[in-house]
Amino acid sequence: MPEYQNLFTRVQVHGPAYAGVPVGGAAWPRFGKARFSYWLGKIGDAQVGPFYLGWTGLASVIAGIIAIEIIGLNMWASVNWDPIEFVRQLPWLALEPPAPGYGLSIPPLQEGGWWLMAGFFLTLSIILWWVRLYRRSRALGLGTHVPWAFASAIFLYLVLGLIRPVMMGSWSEAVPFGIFPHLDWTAAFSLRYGNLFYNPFHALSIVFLYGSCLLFAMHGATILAVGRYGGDREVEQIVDRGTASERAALFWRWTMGFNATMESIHRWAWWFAVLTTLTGAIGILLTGTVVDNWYLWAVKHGVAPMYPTVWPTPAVDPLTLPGAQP
Ligand code: 07D
Ligand code: 07D
Repeated sequence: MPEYQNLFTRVQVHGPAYAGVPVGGAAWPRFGKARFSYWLGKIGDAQVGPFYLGWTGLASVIAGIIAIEIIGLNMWASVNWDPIEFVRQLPWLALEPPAPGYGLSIPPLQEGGWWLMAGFFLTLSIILWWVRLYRRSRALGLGTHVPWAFASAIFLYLVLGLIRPVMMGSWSEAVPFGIFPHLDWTAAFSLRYGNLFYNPFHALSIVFLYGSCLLFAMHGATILAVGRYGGDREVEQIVDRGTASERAALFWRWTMGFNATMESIHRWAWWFAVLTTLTGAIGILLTGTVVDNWYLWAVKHGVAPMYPTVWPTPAVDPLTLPGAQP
């Protein structure tokens, strides 16, 4: 008999389409006829729809389209409206923030004004989407864990593009729109502030990012491994003895002496994910505002060694020279 392995095998069982529990107080009806997709059923629930958009959803989508439109048209203009070049060079095209000379003022459209406007609409769109998540959670009688986790990511986004630039007194500190340009910004940011690896909050953020991957792998693998005992259908599993859940717990207690519970594993996952962007945001917030050079900061606190004096006249840190602009 072949071994039952459910890494790729997906059993698709479905009843008639289900519109979901009735919800009072919704401004709009759910729209779209529920249908079934075999291919979506391969990765999730085969039922698609009905949808609920509502005012905040609609406003968010409109603001998002305006932002993408501004970014896309500026990028297209930058290749003289040539459609072929637009597609060919897309990953390298950018909509850059204003130059440092403009500080926090509103620059002409061609010199960063479009960037400011796109940022405004993107932020509006993201915040409206957050409100939608919050209100839909409440309408369904759920906790608000999903919107608060999203809020942590939004906090990092706001620190990168709004809060830190305002604290530094210049829009030029913010991230440009563009696929490779935003990577160039990331690399330049690290170099400008003396190597982000020495920023302990960047390190913490990496701990939680890698930790999230590890936890996700452990949890995903564990549940798939007990799928043959119905572990993915949790209800009675949690309280009964000899079940998939108990075997899953025993596996970890045997292999590492400790096991998470069906509840706690999801708290681990939530906190690791949320802390990735939260500690990251703190790290970015401190950079340039409190700490100007993370390498020198690490030397000062005995974390990194001084560069050894290998030449008769050691290289001078330009920042220590008279007239240096930190
Ligand atoms: C898989 C969920 C789906 C989401 C996707 C992203 C857009 C942008 C816009 C062309 C995991 C959709 C992308 C709507 C299109 C235009 C103008 C989420 C999944 C598929 N980054 N980043 C990417 C953003 C920052 C960094 C990819 C956004 C910081 C590095 C994508 C933001 C820094 C690398 C992208 C943001 C940074 C990337 C894939 C906002 C430090 C990569 C993202 C709003 C944190 C990777 C070419 C992904 C890559 C990559 C989007 C911010 C660093 C384009 C929207 C400023 C080092 N980033 N990023 O799968 O391949 O996320 O880049 O803050 O190596 Mg980035
Ligand atoms: C960006 C949150 C905002 C996103 C939102 C989503 C849409 C799209 C689309 C519907 C990602 C909005 C979505 C608009 C809708 C659709 C389809 C989350 C975001 C709201 N680093 N680094 C991190 C590593 C180096 C640098 C974090 C590793 C170098 C900078 C992470 C390495 C230099 C920043 C991390 C490494 C450098 C970071 C990001 C290794 C470059 C940040 C966490 C092994 C040369 C960011 C404190 C995250 C941060 C950040 C990992 C190296 C620069 C843990 C593993 C030394 C400037 N780095 N990094 O979740 O928080 O981002 O730093 O070398 O700003 Mg780093």
